[in-house]
Amino acid sequence: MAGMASIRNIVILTGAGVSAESGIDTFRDGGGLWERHRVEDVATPEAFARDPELVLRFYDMRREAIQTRQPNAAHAALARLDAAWPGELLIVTQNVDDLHERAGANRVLHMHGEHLNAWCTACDARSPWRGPLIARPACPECGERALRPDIVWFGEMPYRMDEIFAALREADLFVSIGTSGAVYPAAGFVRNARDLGARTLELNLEPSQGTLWFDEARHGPATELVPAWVEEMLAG
Ligand code: BV8
Repeated sequence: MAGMASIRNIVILTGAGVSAESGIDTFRDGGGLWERHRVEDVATPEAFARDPELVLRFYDMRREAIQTRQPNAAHAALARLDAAWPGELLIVTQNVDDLHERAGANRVLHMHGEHLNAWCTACDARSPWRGPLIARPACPECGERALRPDIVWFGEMPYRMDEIFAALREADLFVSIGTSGAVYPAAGFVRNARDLGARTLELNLEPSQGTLWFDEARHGPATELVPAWVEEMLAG
């Protein structure tokens, strides 16, 4: 990608595709999560109010599954970039697994929450949580049996949007990795970045819904594309 030498501040958006090769189901690929569960049945506040046990089991299963998976070469490459990059760098992830952190990345922002936290609807505290929630355990802070997954459901406001837009305003380069571009506001970040003067790059198995908004798009598995791109950036 020409002009990489003038890049100082980078925003990276990742989605389920960056964890696919670690064996974590994506949402919209064949056999993905939404083929087996209707979104409105398991990933909305209304679903949780209507059938809390169904929703809690859905997230208990996924919270347990991610703890049996390992980061892949794409997570490792992004962690290398995070450690070595002298300018600003922010990994905004839509993923709710902890594979970026376990690969060693530090500058990570989970805009859609995290499997390994529980959120108390009584006292609003968020507590690290690795076990199931189906038995409605007590909140570690207030003791109320009012914990829910710390996940941003459809219709809920994603986390830390002000920080994300502050980073996009400073970005010279916006890179989208492993996301279908199906869900907003994340899917619109490429257009925000362009309007704010950043160069834009898509690294994805196949063209995303927003692929035409990117200056450049490379298609293939993340474990091949991401290490190659990181080496390019660190060599630059
Ligand atoms: C909000 C947590 C407002 C849940 C998630 C009509 C038009 C536009 C918008 C809307 C609309 N109606 C409703 C909306 C808003 C809605 C939305 O965008 N809906 C879409 C479906 C139309 N958005 C929201 O509700 C958001 N909130 O808008 O709030 C508001 C305003 C004011 C006040 C209050 C509220 C909240 C959205 C967050 C929902 N939660 N996740 C959970 O995890 O269970 S979304 C979920 O899907 C993921 O988190 C992710 O963010 C999103 C997209 O998934 P991807 O990560 O992209 O995964 P996907 O499977 O789709 O794609 C995988 C990609 O990887 C593919 O492209 C594939 O090719 C690629 N890939 C696969 N393997 C590999 C690979 N790439 C590389 N290598 C590989 N090996």
